[in-house]
Amino acid sequence: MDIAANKNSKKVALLGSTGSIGTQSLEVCEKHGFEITALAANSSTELLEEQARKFNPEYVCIYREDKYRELTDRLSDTGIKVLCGMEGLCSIAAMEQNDIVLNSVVGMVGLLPTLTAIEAGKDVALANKETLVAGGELVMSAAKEKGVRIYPIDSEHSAIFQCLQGNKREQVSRILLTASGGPFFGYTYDQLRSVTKAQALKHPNWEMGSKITIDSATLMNKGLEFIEAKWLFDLDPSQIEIIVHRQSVIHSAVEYNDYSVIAQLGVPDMKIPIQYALLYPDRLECPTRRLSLTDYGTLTFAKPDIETFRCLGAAIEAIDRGGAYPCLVNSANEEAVRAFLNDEIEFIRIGEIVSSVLDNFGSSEIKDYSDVMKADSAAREYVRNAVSG
Ligand code: MN3
Repeated sequence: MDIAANKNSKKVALLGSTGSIGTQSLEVCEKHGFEITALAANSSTELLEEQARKFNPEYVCIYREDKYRELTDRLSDTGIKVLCGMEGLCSIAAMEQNDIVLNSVVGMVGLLPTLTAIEAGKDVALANKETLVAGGELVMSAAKEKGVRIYPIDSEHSAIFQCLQGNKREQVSRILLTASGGPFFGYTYDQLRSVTKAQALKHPNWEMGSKITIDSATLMNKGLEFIEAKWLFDLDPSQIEIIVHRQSVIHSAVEYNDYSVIAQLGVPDMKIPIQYALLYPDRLECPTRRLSLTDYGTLTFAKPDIETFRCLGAAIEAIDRGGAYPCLVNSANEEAVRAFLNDEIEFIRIGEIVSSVLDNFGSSEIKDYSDVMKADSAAREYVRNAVSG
């Protein structure tokens, strides 16, 4: 380990350690000699055990309580303490010894641990989208009050964050949020009808978990990122333009008042934004490849088709309306994607269901966490009825 890496060493609690972001985060932590205070996973006991033996955290947590016994048995010869459930996630998020909490949990489950980390005054490296989509106002105001920094891990938000460095925030005119367009770019609404699960699970540029891969195919992912960008960077929705950029080389850009546009580029590898969030503001060698622009030759740009990809239109409409709408469309989407992955509905139904939420729910406010939970369960119940009905 070199001296520069040591200087940057941080104590990291990693929530969602067995997922795609989690395993890549561990690679980055290993490269830079970071200490892991705790690891948490949903249900993958075998990989969690392997990670625990390698990184030797003080705590591990398994979210699924029915897996607690198995994990305890697996780690019985170590001194590692085993926790479970939401309570376990939250106690890990709040631990005194953490310098930073990296939250890469999938889904709404991620919101409360983020709020708990902020409450405990811990900086958060955020990969969990639902945290800001469902609880944007709560999370950002709590972070401000506690003086906690939120470092985005998503490649687009990391790009925007990087493009903001050294410039005046109040002189930003717009954000250009790039989108790969997913596997069904250019499809008509009719063509989307015959899309299969296998096709939807195959993303052209990024290796990701199944939930986010489906979200990328419906473009809901970009809708969620649009909402996150609004909260992270304190923007009006009218200041965010989505641009389909098939090669995923430009990860997003910021336009300033003088119409200079500053972009961040790199190979499509999450380890770059993960490392920037953990090492900020330092830039050390990353375990990835160098970008060779001449290998690409051409970079292309197009407008997104929000009529065909209804989820995207619904997410933008939801944040325009505000209140509980972003939370409602997000939870509806989670439930619809689950139904799609369970072969209960066709791909095209995801967009129909998510956009129908806007017509079937009145406006309501989000004042605290319980309001988020209420909207969440209402939206899920709505989708379950739509799926079975
Ligand atoms: Mn992204």
